[in-house]
Amino acid sequence: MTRFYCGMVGLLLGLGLIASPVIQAQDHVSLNLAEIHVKGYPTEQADEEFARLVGKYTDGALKVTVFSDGQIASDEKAAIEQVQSGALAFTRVSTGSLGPFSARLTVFGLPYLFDSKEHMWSFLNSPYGQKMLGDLASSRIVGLCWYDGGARSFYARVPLRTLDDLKGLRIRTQANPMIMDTVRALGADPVPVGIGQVIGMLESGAIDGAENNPPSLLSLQHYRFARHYMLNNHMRLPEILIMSKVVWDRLTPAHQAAVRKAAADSVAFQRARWDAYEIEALNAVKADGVSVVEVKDYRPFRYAVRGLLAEAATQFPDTLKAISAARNLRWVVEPGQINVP
Ligand code: BDP
Repeated sequence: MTRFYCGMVGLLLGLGLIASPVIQAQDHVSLNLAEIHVKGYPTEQADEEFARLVGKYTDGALKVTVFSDGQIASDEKAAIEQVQSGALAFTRVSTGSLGPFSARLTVFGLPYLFDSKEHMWSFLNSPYGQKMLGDLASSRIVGLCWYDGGARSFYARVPLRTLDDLKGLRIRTQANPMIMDTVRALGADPVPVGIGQVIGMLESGAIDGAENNPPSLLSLQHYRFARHYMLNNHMRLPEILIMSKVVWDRLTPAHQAAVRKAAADSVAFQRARWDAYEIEALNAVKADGVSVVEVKDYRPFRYAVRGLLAEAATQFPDTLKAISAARNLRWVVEPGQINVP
């Protein structure tokens, strides 16, 4: 009932029909979180941890329920739009899905932007990276925290061993101009469709392949039809937990702080689960007979995308400088504060 009420209020607010009633500290409110991954996937477990912490930090006043497996929206774009209107409180998505909502966030779709997991986290945890969580404000979205999305590589129905093998392949991508340019620069033909359609298109041969991290290759069942995985690690797309600004504005400052703290405190949990499952997933697809080729020399790949990086450096100079500066930094992050050693 409360959930229904909240959804209705969100909808009406989204339509600008009523003024915003503030949720009082003593109210009990149900808020939904949409996730495309199945129950038990590391990021879905982190959503659950976030939900648990919100309950704990608000003494049960805010109850977050996670709807996994695309139950609310099988497409991340649709979930994001519901967050914008206030019909949905939270969703966890890939930054790749946020291309149409923030130009600066498209930089994460650049190839070989980060040298390693450590480099990516040293940037995301830096003041610049934390500030980028606020990039969605003009789209009426509150960025709460970053999660790990690993490194993405190509997989296909046909053998993949070198850069040349990508030539002319129809590769599914997220609908994000930077990601499409990356795939094009690597020689393939990008086919932008929602994640829910990929399995059917792989099965029918409507696409030759896709690109993703080992956890998604396994969990989304793509490995059943794409039996060749080339670990060329072209992209590290962070994931992000976002909240509706419409719903946020209705919370008391104490509840807003509790939501932020719950998100920040769920990150270490997500990263630990992610690291373990990344290895497990790769071993599982290998054990199932998928051919996994590890690219040892990235130079041809980096060479192929050099123009794209040069162009981005003129388009987003400060962001690329900050990413480059994070290369050798080790940030020590405590909840609510960042210390530079
Ligand atoms: C997975 C992300 C998921 C994206 C998906 C995609 O976890 O959020 O929807 O990739 O490629 O790695 O669309």
